[in-house]
Amino acid sequence: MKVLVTGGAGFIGTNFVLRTASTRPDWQVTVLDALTYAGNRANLDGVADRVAFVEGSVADADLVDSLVCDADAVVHFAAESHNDNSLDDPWPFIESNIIGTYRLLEAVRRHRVRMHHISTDEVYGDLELDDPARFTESTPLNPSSPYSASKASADLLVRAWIRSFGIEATLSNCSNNYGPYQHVEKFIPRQVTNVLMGIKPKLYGQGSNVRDWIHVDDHNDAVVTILENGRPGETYLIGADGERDNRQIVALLLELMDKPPDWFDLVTDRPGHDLRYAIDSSKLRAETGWSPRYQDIRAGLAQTIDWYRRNEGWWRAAKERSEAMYARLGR
Ligand code: NAD
Ligand code: TDX
Repeated sequence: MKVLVTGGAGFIGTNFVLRTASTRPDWQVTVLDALTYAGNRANLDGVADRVAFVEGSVADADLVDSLVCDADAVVHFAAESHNDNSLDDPWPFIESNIIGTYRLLEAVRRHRVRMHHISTDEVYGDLELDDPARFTESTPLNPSSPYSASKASADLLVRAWIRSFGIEATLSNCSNNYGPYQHVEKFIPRQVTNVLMGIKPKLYGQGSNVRDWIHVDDHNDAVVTILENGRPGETYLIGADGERDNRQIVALLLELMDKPPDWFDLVTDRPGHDLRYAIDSSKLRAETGWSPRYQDIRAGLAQTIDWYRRNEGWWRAAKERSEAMYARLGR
């Protein structure tokens, strides 16, 4: 199978390409990635002999058409992905996430190619901290930030192209991922690299916001499962029952990194900060038999810390740029 992976030089896409190189050795993979600040071609050096790489944007209609024309399936990860950046400058989110998805959909429609669209639980907005409810596939879309609104827009385009044009597509909405190769602007890598540099972790507000954590390999195994066994036209929520508030995550990191439990700063909150995300992934589990392998977040975080400890050369330059951005935003 010839698979076009968009965004394959970013966090989740890199892990997807590296993992499927061994779990699906018969796939011929081409990565399309714009190499924004979040993309790193060197991530794929270990599979460079087997994976073709094209530098370019999913918003480039001619380029997208020529690549989709030659593929059997598209797995669409490419996006601007950071909420804080979307509050600072929304335009790249509109261009990459909405227009880019539109370009892919038109190419997929023309060439009748299978597509899997990667999305986020953030499209559903947020839940109250004390609400027993979790998101399901029928929760109404109610995004809060320019990032989540751009992802919800893309999801709606995919659904419309399925219904109106009969394209063979599936969608998945996953909760917060952690693991190797995640950009240091994101919560867990920011705190891990802070501690490695002797800087205190930074918790927004009171640190009481809840996220539903999943290891990136579990997310990617679910994506492969949906690509191969999902019902065309369907949406699947992906989650690993990993709800923790941000204070709990920082407490675990501090313990694993031999720092005192109160060694963190509370900083200015994110505007419009979603309170809580929580995923009910029973549809995916019942239909496909998928279940997460990383049941123990402590072990997953220890592995992730170890990766950042061993790969300072990978994150050092990005860390300086990212902290300059946070200093400007006062967070
Ligand atoms: P990331 O920011 O680490 O990587 C994004 C990649 O896309 C980068 O390599 C970047 O260069 C590339 N890219 C950006 N704009 C592009 C464009 N116009 N054309 C081609 N390539 C472009 O993001 P990530 O965390 O790996 O997220 C990947 C996908 O998963 C996104 O669609 C995101 O919405 C979704 N998602 C992420 C999470 C999470 O916790 N990180 C959770 C659920 C869903
Ligand atoms: O320094 C920080 N301190 C802090 O308390 C940072 C960077 C974040 N936070 C908080 C904000 C959130 O409550 O931690 C939580 C996680 O923050 P992010 O890593 O920025 O993730 P989030 O905004 O939840 O979005 C993530 O999950 C859904 C990904 O970035 C998205 O791409 C994905 O769609």
